[in-house]
Order: sequence, then C-alpha cells, then structure tokens
Amino acid sequence: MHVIDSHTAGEPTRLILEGGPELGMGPLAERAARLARAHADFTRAVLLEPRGHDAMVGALLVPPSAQDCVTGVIYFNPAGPLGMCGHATIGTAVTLAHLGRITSGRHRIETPVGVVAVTLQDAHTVSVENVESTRLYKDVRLEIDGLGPVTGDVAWGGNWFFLTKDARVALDFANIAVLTADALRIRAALETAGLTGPGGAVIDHIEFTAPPHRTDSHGRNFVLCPGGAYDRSPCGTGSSAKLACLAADGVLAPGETWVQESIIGSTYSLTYRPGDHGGVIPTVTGQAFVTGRTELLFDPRDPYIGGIRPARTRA
Ligand code: PYC
Repeated sequence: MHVIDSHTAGEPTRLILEGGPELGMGPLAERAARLARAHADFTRAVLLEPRGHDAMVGALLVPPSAQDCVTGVIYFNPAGPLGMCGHATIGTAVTLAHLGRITSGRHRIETPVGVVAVTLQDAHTVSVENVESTRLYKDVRLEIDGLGPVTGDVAWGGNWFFLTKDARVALDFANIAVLTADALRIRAALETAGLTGPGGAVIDHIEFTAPPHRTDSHGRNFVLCPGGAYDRSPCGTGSSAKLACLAADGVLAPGETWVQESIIGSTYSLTYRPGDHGGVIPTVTGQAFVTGRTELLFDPRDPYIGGIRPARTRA
C-alpha cells in the first residue's frame, strides 16, 4: 500500500495513494459507514504502531458523488471514520499539490458531512471553507467523578465537540497526560448522561479552551480525539465549533479574525460568514508539510499485521 505522510500544524495525516479498500459508490456517509463496518482492520493496520501511531489521521481518496469536486475523501482515525477533519483537509490539499494533482486556487472536496472548499494559497498554505458549524447547547453542567462540576457547550464543526474552560490544570505541554485523562472522564460522563447530538450522534471530541500563550493569538486549546490521542494542531473542526460558540455569544463578528493556538503552540487563522441555517461557515487557514512517502508492507506472518491497539482505543 502506497501512502504519503504530512503534518498540519504538527498533526499528522497519512494519505492512501494506492491499495485501500474498495468501498463502491453512493453517498460518502454510506461509504464511510461501510469502511467502519467492514474495514476496521484496515484503518488500524494503516495508522497504529508499528506502521504509524495513534495520533495519525488517515485520508482515503474516493471518487466523489457530488459534482465539480476534485476528489472525495474519507478521513479516519484508529477509532473509525471522522465526519470531517480540518487538519487532514489542509494536509490532503498540500499533498495533492505536491503530487501535481491540483494547482493553486479553489477546489471542492467532498467529505461524508458535505462538500468543503480548499484554496491553495501557496505550496504549504491552505484555507478550508468548512461545512456550516453550529452550537447546539450552551452551559451544560456535568458532574465528573474525581473532577467535580464541569460546564461547557456542545457544538458541531464537522464533528461533535464538548468545549469547556474548566480544565483543572493549565493548557501546557507538560500537562498533556492530565488533560488527556480528564478529557476521557468528561467523554465518559457525556455518555453516562446520554448527552448526544441529533440522532444520537456521539460527542466524541473534548476541547479545553483557555486564554492564549502567544501574543499573536486569541485562544489556546487542547483537543482529545475519539481514538484517545490529542490533536497537535488547533483542530480544524474543533476551531470551527469554537467559532460557532463565539458567534452565538456575539463575541466575534463575521469577517473578524480569530487566531487559535494548539497545545503545542501551532496556530490556525479563522474567519466566518453567516450560514444559511443559523450557524457559521468557517474558513480555517493553516500550513502543512509533506514528511514522507512510504510503501507499507503487510506480511500475513506478522503478529502485528493489524497494528498494536492501545488500551484506551475504543472498539
Ligand atoms: O483538524 O478537524 C481536525 C481534526 C479532527 C481530529 C483531528 N484533527
């Protein structure tokens, strides 16, 4: 299987160039469900150790079903497919440009949650116009075992997020283990409380927010992804959910810039325009770099052909 790796603001993407599973045609959401149902071994084998690591997000290129799209793409992490992925969209656009498959300018890409538009500004800089992002609930109070009360908002940015300012430690690199453990507890509490998005959608990303460390940004975050790894980037869909909350609170006007900083200090620049359904259409700008091109080998005698599953990865 041929893959090409990149990172966006520190967060890795592994694009499958050749050798991925055949998912047929039809709506991308159905093809993503097929990937989850029939090819979980593939997603883990490609991403997890010993061939990768659990922070990696895979990008499987598929024929689009929507018109005028350069490609369809299904993103997945070790826990399964993602609705959308901001960092991986930037990584995919930079990788497609690296391969000579797209040139500078605007292109449409289909994802399981809708069509997004990428504008390739230069070889590394991409703006992603995301799907409409909305806040569903404000100030939800949860009682967390070992943490006490935590209050936060539930918002959609292409994936579902619980965003809270109530981290018990500073959003410092040195505190990643504590932040991860606390975010896992919050996620478990959301499940216990039966709190979901529409149709029972799992709120599977937890985002701690705080004032920035850098003088050129407006906020810092720590985002826990569904596989249990943290996002090294400011998380494109998480930043979109944050914009939806800022807009709903009247704190950020259309066209105004919000610079979002990640737990490692990398940044995205964001703006929005009003959406058609009361939410916001965010534009997320960031940079990606291609880091390698690899042929992955799968030997049937290899006891770890399917990857080493970390204990915290959910089935
Ligand atoms: O950038 O949207 C994102 C993302 C989601 C999970 C990891 N990165």
